[in-house]
Amino acid sequence: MTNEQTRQRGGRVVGTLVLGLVVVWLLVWGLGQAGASTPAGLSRTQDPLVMNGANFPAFDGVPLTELALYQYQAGAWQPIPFQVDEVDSSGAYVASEDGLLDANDELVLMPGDLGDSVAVDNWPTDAQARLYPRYAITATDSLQPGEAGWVYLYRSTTLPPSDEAYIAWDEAAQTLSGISYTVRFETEQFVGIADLSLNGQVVDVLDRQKIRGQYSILLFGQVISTSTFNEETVLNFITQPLTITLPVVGPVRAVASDGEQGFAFYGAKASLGLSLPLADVDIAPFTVLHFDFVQVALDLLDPAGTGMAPAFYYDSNGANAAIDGVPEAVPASPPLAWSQVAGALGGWVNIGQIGPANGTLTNHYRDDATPDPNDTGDGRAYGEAGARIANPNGTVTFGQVLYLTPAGAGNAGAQYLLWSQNPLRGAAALQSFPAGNDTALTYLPFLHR
Ligand SMILES: [Ca+2]
Ligand SMILES: [Ca+2]
Ligand SMILES: [Ca+2]
Ligand SMILES: [Ca+2]
Repeated sequence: MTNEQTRQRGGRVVGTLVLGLVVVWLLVWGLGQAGASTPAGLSRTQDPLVMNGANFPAFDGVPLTELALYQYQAGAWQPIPFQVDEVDSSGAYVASEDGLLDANDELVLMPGDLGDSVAVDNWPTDAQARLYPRYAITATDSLQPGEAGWVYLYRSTTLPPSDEAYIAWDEAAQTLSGISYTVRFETEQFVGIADLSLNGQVVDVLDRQKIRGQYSILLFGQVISTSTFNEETVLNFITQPLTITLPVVGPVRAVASDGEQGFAFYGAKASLGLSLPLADVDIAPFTVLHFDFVQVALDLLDPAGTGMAPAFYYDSNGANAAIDGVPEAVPASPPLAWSQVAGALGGWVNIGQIGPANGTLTNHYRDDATPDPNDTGDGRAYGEAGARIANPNGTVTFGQVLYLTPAGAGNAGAQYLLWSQNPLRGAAALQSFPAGNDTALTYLPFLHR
């Protein structure tokens, strides 16, 4: 094999791996703002309540199309947005398993849709629902012990569903939207996130997602070539289409997982689990490709131009930096528990756990408006923040939670970290409509002619 062939083969390996890396980093940025209504029972609104089918044994084997989720508030029953995502025996989310509720399928709802607790004889005037038991679901937050909210899971094909949705995915435009956000993924010029707007604003606050990397090819242990790549040049090595597909998109979340790796997007939160093979690769006899470093970051547009000013970068190492293009020192270590961008239009908190696979993990931060002809995008860095792994050799693992934040959130990463570590809890109680206590029973047969 010639040196040129070796370089090309190395490039293809890098292209494939980087595409995997980027898809994950960009997918996790598919964020939405909370679309839930005013919280009825829990003050925390960005985290979903997720419960397994095992919580609802009386509905085991019931067609998912017969499940209805309602809340009671201000003296009336209302349908709320929810979804049941089917999980197969390997733990993967599947677009369609058997269409029936089983133990590992997942019921998902948002706490902003919780309502009041009702008496056991207070049911919707729906004859079919009253034929079956219902589950009273009590949602609680261990961080706010005094709070609780309720929803009720019914079996009925005649209870109308909610037509609200907190997530929308336009695959043709590669755009994910919530009630008040839009994120667009690039498919032509580079790999990654192109645009992000926040909280109902139209303006794009993001320059782009940036990738930097370097790899070397070693023959008999000696470096024979070293190459760099970024989110543009890596396209030379990628033959697959860049178009993203999201297999499961419901009104509450978009989700995918093969049981070990995956992501979930909610109205104002996204979570991610991923492993990426960045071990040295044998690409020819006695010839090894080694990653010197890989770095992924998000670079803002000038906050003074987008309306994000005043904008600040905070992190768990105590950084408190104005994102204004004037450089400041931000510690590259220890690795962060969280980082935050907070601006006049809103921002986000990034909670990451990265296993660098024998490499060295450091934090990347750059804020410098001086034009750099070697940079991509607008050639300047505004609050460019991310992570860098030097000399990985093994399977790099990424665990990440992202929360979109409202304008004026302040330095709030510690609170979001607590939320990410303490999911909402749900308890289900089986209830039946009291026999002989329902005038509806007398006309029930007529409804079923
Ligand atoms: Ca199922
Ligand atoms: Ca942009
Ligand atoms: Ca600055
Ligand atoms: Ca830039």
